[in-house]
Amino acid sequence: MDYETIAMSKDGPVGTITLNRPGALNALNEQMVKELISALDEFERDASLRCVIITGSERAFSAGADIKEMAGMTAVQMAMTGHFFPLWDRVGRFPKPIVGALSGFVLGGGLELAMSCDILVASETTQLGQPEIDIGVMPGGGGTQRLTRAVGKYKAMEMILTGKRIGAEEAKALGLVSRVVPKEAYLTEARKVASEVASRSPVAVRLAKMAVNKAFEMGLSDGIDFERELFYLLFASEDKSEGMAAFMEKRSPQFKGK
Ligand code: DAK
Repeated sequence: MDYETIAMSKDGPVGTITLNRPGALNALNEQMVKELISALDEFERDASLRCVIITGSERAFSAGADIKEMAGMTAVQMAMTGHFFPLWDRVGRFPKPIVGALSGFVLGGGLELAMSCDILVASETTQLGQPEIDIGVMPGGGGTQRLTRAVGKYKAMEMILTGKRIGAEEAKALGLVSRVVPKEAYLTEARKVASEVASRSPVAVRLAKMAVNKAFEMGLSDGIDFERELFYLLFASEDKSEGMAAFMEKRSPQFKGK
């Protein structure tokens, strides 16, 4: 499919979606959201694809939802605008792992999109924030919940109530990004991490991602029970036999996702 607001590429088992509205700092408008969901659908159907990278430009991952598009909307129009709601769910529940490659502005809905990814690699120039309060609203794409779970109540309150941005190193110290690298290296680093994940058993990766995400939804003992069931399930996979045989034969495993 031809896209206008995003670009899609594939390198072996790793697919990349690049947000591409440079004139609007990759603000998420209706077309971009629809194209992003459609690109994810394509990547989900592609059995040879094992890991996805979502990135933007060096200046901006995304400056959030398109304010110019939202400005004239009434409450009812906003509530009835179907395109926004599925996005974060689609990204958050995407079965294959998603690496967010962040640089520059990661704001509002852009940070909410990033927080729906699984591993976040950030350039040292990254600035993250929920500035919705500055335009008289509040986060609406999961920010109050996901940011609070990521950084705790007090930092989340400070960020959400003042709209102030934090830098990459502070985000890393808070556990809001996985790693920080020089700005020349963020995309290479994201590709490296994605390739590492893609070389592991796709079955184990998928179930491990499900189990980690359940930690946000379940209490500890239910979560541990859930983990244990998935763990037993992996003993029925060919990848488990291959992984353990390869270890004992001192060779690299060839995982098939079976
Ligand atoms: N929307 C539309 N255009 C944007 C934009 C945005 N969010 N951010 C930047 N732009 C545009 C600017 O208007 C400008 O366009 P021109 O005027 O040149 O045509 C161009 O990008 C470059 O921006 P600046 O000239 O402002 O560049 P600076 O370097 O001076 O400043 C900035 C960069 C990122 C600090 C600044 O642009 C800024 O503050 N942007 C707004 C950031 C923001 O407030 N983001 C939160 C938006 S609200 C929902 C779920 C979630 C949401 C909504 C609904 N539902 C489930 C229904 C999410 C809401 C949000 O994200």
